[in-house]
Parts: sequence; C-alpha cells; structure tokens
Amino acid sequence: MISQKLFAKAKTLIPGGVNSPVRAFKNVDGDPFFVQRAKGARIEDVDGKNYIDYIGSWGPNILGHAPIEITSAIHEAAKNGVSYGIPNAFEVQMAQIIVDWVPSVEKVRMTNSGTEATMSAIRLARGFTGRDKIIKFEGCYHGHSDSLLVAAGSGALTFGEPDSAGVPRSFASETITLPYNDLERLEEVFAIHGEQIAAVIVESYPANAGLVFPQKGYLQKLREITRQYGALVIFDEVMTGFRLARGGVQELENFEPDLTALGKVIGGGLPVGAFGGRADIMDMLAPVGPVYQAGTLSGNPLAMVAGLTQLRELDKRGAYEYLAEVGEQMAQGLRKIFCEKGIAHRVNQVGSMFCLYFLDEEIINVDTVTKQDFKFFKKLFWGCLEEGVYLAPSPYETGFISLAHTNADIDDTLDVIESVVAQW
Ligand code: KE4
Repeated sequence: MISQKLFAKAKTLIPGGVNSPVRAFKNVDGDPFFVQRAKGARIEDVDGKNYIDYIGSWGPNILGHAPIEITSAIHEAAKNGVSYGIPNAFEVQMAQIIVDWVPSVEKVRMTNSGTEATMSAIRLARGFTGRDKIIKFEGCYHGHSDSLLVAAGSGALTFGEPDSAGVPRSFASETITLPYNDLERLEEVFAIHGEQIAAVIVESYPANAGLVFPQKGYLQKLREITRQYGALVIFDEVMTGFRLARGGVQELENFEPDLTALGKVIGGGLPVGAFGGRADIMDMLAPVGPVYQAGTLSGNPLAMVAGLTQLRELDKRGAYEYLAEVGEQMAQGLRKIFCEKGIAHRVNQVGSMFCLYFLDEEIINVDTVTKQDFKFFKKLFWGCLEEGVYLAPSPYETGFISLAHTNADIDDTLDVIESVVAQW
C-alpha cells in the first residue's frame, strides 16, 4: 500500500511521520492513510480508496473540499502575488467582515494559526491588565503555546504543572487550570487570586474533549465573576467561529467576551488565525501600544481571499440552517442505532458539529469523557474507515459536517455505522 510506504518514509524525516500529532492515529492504535485529493464531502487516499470525510481539515472546510469558488479565487489572487508583507485591501475586507459579524469585536488582528491567536490574546490581556495569572480549563485546548500547555496543579487551588516537556515550571505557575462547568472552584480561585488574574480563556463550546456544552448559567456567571475582579474573558472560537452562526457561539449564547480568538473557517483552508475584541484593549498592540505581536504572513492575500470567499458563500447560501438540519439528521440517526443495539451512548450535537460518546450520562467536562468505553470507539473508527467513512481518529475530537454533505451522504454514513455495529 502506498500509504504505508509513505508513512514509513515520513517517519524517517518527520517526527512521528506527521506535522501534527493527531494525524498519526495514535488514539486509535493504527497508521494513517495519505490523501491524494479531496472534493466536496469526499477524500481519496493515495491507494485510490474513497471516504466520506467528517473532519474537513479539523474545521476549516465548511463548504467542503476544494469548492470552485475558493480555488478560483485563490488562483486569481495568486496571479497578482502570493505574499507582500505590505498592507493589502483584502486584509481590510477581512477585518470589516469579522467586525460586522462578531458582536464583541471592534478591532481585529490576523495571525497564521489558532495557536498564535490565543497566545497573542493572552499576552494582550496581560499587557492590558498588568496582571500575570491566567485561568484555563481542563480538556480545553487552545493551541500549543507554553502558557496553555498546563495541567491542573496538584493542590485544589494551586498553580499549574507543565502539561508538556519543555514548558518551564515558572511559565506553568502563571496558569491556573480548573475543571470546566465548575463554578464553585472558579469562585474559590477568584476569591483568593482575583486581583492577579489577567484573563480566563475558555473554548466557546469545548470541542477538544469531544463536544461539551456549558451548563445553564455557566458562561453568564463566568462573565459576572471576571467583571467583578477586572479579569478579561478570552473566548476561543477558533473552532466554532463562523461555523455555528455568523457571530459564533457568542451570538447564540448572547455572551460578550473581551477578546475572541478565531481561525479555521476564516482561512478557507489556508493558514490563518485572528484575535479581536474591544478597541481599547486591541489598541494596546504594537505599533499603537506596548504589547508586541507580529507575523510575516499574517493577513497574506491568499488566505484572506480564501477566507473572504468562504464567509461570503456561507452568507449567500444561508448555510447555518442547512448545517443544523444535517447535524440533527446525523445525531438522531446515531441515537437510533445505538439505542436499538442497546449500547450506552450519548450524542452531543450543535449545528454541523457532533460527537458520539460511549457512555450514558451528561458530559459535564473531560472527566466524564475519560469514563467512556474506548474499545467501542476504536472498533467503530476502524469499521467505518474500512467501509469508506472517515470519523475523527480520537474520542477527544469533534465531527464536522460541511455544506457539501447531502442528506443522502448522512443516510449512507448511518447505514455504514449500523452495519458495522451489527457485527458487534
Ligand atoms: P491551530 O494552532 O491548530 O491552528 O489552532 C489551535 C486551536 C485553538 N483553539 C481551538 C479551540 C482549537 O481546536 C485549536 C486546534 N484544533 C485542533 C483540533 N482539535 C487542530 C488539529 C491539530 O492539532 O492538528
């Protein structure tokens, strides 16, 4: 198999054979396939096998793969230059659409990844407040900057421990990691450290522990406590921004963060990130203010054109209604299959994002997620892959449906899952 040969070669040149760990299929104890091409809801691997794709490059491809609108826009733009390192009009258009669509964003800065967006937002929050501590939540992932690769401290309310080799304990000690959906612990920490806390960073809907929802009132109370102590809220919408609604989860939840991190969908599949929010905070950024932040390719014309085309297409097609419809179709179909099979399960779904858990209790946070029966997950993943359905290769990831997925694709996928489960 060509994939196997490529992977063997890749491992001699690239750590683990991949440029991002999740692609190595470690969570499903197997080896990845290599993609040859992708179009619409489908991908084809280098051995000619086709799959219906429920990852969509981990979120960016909300129109499906290689939509003609985006590929032709990139082609046209590239004729005028690939990167300038000089301001160009596409950056202004992208900033305008983000400011127009995302309720809390008055000014925005482009980056080249979600990691850069959250890393920069944290530095900005620290610069604006003059404080050093930040709070994050277990199971929430915001990219791989040092301040965010921090696990909960050994003591209930102590500062963090490094969650990766190479993160100095001194860095980790500035991050407090708490359980998500636990207001009591949040209040306790603020009561003790409130005056030192620059910001709380939280995923809008945590989607790196499967798909977790804030309990009723959680976000509102989090906003109230942070305001009380003068701490900022950084709302990480890298995954949910422009995917669940024009204004993201903050529109759905009527939530007003101080800063928002964005990525994925706004790049149309090209490298991108962004962070934005209150103008008084954003104007602390160089070259206006003292907080330094930069990027050679930030706002580059191809990523801007690809992202602008994608956002305009979403708007033109009234995308969110359809994405919610197919998301619901998937969720209901999954529940029916596993109910009839008598297997404990829970399906969390919102719009085009969904996650199947093999346990039957409310998913409060990542502690619940780790209780599930992972053997079922692996059997389902490999059984579906064999039958041409590519689900997330990790129980901690969320599935993504695109505008290219038809109702028939969802039905076909559910038929595959039903046939795989029938053999259990
Ligand atoms: P990137 O640096 O990977 O562009 O974005 C980091 C990031 C920030 N915030 C949230 C909520 C995210 O989900 C991510 C990245 N998401 C993962 C998938 N869960 C990217 C896949 C990967 O790491 O290869």
